[in-house]
Amino acid sequence: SIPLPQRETWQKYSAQAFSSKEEFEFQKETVRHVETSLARSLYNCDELAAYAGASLAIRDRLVISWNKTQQHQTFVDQKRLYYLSLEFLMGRTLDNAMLNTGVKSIAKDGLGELGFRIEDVLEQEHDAALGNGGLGRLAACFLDSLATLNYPAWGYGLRYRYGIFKQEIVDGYQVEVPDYWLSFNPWEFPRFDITVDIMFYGNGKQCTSWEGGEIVQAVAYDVPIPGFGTSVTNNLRLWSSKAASGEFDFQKFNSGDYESAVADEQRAETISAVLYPNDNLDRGKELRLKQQYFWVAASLHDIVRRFKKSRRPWKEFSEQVAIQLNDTHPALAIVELQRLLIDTEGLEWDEGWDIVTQTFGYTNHTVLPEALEKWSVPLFQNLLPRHLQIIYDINLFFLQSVEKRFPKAISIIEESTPKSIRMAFLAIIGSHKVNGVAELHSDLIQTTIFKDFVKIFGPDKFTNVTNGITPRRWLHQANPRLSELIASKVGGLGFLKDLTLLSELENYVDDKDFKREWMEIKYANKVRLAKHIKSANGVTVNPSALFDIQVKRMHEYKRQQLNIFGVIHRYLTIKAMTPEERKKVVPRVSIFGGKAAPGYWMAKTIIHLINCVGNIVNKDKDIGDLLKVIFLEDYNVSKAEIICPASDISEHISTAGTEASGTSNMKFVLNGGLIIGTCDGANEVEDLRHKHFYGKHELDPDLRRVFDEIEKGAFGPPEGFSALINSVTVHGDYYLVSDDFRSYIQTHALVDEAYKDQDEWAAKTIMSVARMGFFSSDRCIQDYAESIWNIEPSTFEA
Ligand code: HBZ
Repeated sequence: SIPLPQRETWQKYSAQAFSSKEEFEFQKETVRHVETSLARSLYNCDELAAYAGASLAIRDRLVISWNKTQQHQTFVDQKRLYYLSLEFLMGRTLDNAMLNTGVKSIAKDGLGELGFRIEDVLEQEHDAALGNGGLGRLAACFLDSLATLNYPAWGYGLRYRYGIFKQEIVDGYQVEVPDYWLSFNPWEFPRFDITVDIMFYGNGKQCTSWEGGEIVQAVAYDVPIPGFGTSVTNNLRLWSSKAASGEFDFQKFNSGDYESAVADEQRAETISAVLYPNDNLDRGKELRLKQQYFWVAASLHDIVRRFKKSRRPWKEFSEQVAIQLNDTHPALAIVELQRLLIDTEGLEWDEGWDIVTQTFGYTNHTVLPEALEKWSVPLFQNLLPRHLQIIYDINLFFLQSVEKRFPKAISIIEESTPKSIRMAFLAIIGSHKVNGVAELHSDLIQTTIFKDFVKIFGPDKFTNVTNGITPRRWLHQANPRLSELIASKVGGLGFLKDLTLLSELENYVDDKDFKREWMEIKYANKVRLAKHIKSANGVTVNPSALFDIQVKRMHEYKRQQLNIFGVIHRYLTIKAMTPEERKKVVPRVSIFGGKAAPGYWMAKTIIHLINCVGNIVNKDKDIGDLLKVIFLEDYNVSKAEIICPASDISEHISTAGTEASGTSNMKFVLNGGLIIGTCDGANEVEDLRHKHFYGKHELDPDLRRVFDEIEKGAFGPPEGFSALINSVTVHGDYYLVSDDFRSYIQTHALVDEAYKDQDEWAAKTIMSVARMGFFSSDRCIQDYAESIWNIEPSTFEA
């Protein structure tokens, strides 16, 4: 740092923290950036340039708080949390940054006077789509809450060059297009001086005489994470891979072998090139393991380096550092920390292992067997030989400690051919706490997949932390009018930091004016979505119709097929009605959205069926506005911000016991929508499946009628859908679509009836919002902080 005598000069010029809005000359800063950072002028400043200029202006302010926060946190040297997640589904940043720092209205007016509509400027930003679905978005909500609650915390992830693919619908089929999101990204700061060399393959002696391997360099890119209404701005560090310095082979290059010289570089860059687009499916690919180790090793190196600067003894490590594993994707961190402690730092095994187990917490997000990560031992041994030795030792000591009470079933090593490593077991054994993400889910993991570990470690090691969402993005940003209306009744915007204040709304369920405004806002949000549908799909939908929405990753367990079968049933029912009967029908728009993993053929078939049904129904003049079926292309975070405020009902209809928590359910309810969900009944599921195989399985006649219609070709060539129908009729109906079809249809009839009484409907939705307090990610983060991480908030003078 700068020597004492010169500091005064520094301090004289050092930028002031961003405390009051008045001092922020937004227009001046924006124009300056357009002219000097972008080398544009008023003659060629388009919306993209305005976005860039405004972002850089806001960013300048953010950076000051960010630097101060990091300085402060280093100075006070408290315990920090490190959240390791292979996915951070951040969406757009500018709007959120303006709202969190309290300058949105200044920016809106400022841009207006400069000749731009803020909505158009915000539309220029590309989503940061570094995640698949709920798991990645949860990590993003957590970062928002951690900063808002002033917790010293960093996120660590991978800086994918390509995020989740962009989905296009061509002739009703999903087509994947690469998402190159980095062409202009003002929100990241490359730290070319912060690099870590990561070693793969070789002879297994990484730290002593490691030979014959591959070295790849990790470069840090930092992203500021502003809290809402606080100066605290935390850091998200994403690692990018490049060839280690000196790797570029000038010998080859000079001798004309350009291709092979460049090939080494490309191989290194491949590690952080793409996000794997599977959700809830484990594929066991070597490159994925390379990504995991690359990211975990770089992050731990960074964390350990920071700890060592404080010159504390090792036994204080877990008093200074908490590391949370977002699913098993970072479970290698357990092995890597043990390796650093015993191989590099020279600690005894037991000393190291105590530190390791006191440091880590593991969050499970799924019970689906096909999603539980396993690595083939030969593949693992080849890539990470020393880590395999350590895993064998961890396993040996663990099995010895439980003696002969629990044989093979609990071994980290599965005796398959080839043998494989069960990452969830490693994560449990190497952590001090294991949590599920909803009450039901946490009970389920303790009584099924992890039950032996509950017996061994006792129930205290296992806990529940119910998921939550950030009300800043999912209410205040996505639905500003509703946020204002609520604020006017619950004593201002304080509810955005204490969501339990929503309970105050219970006093307004009978307030006529309030209800009218409430429903007007819902209508306006439906109009906004209807406009989007018109421009994206070319279909006109009536905003007064009941909007029924299911948006989430396409997966058989989430049962979009049940929904579309229900829609077909509705269509057939209306078609068979007399004009008199039709007058009583509640008009409905069924809206779907979500990506299928590129290799998930059945999920793609469901997308195709939805589009084919829409194609017939939407053109059917006889049906008119009574039913429309929409598939929204390329569902992502920024689209969710338009979609969630516009639902009357949304669908959360997974097979009982399969969806760990769900979080879009919370977004829809918080925005005044009702939800349809599956009843608990995970225990009955196995019995039902057994019956499908061994008993007689009568298909519901209404579902039969739906299948007949598809098979007759009513929605296009039926061959394309036969696998989907056969999965129910021939292959045992694993997801229990036929078992739930009847009650699903009946529930929708109840929804229609309820919707006819708009006054009562308004009361129901107000009551639901009033009871959403619990589902804030702030409450969730506070739970983690107190019961797992043992960290304290810390703030400073701005
Ligand atoms: O995590 C989801 C759960 O399905 C959902 O119920 C829960 O609310 C949410 C947050 O806890 N899980 C995922 O989104 N999982 C993935 O996206 C995933 C990605 C890569 C994998 C496995 C799962 O290898």
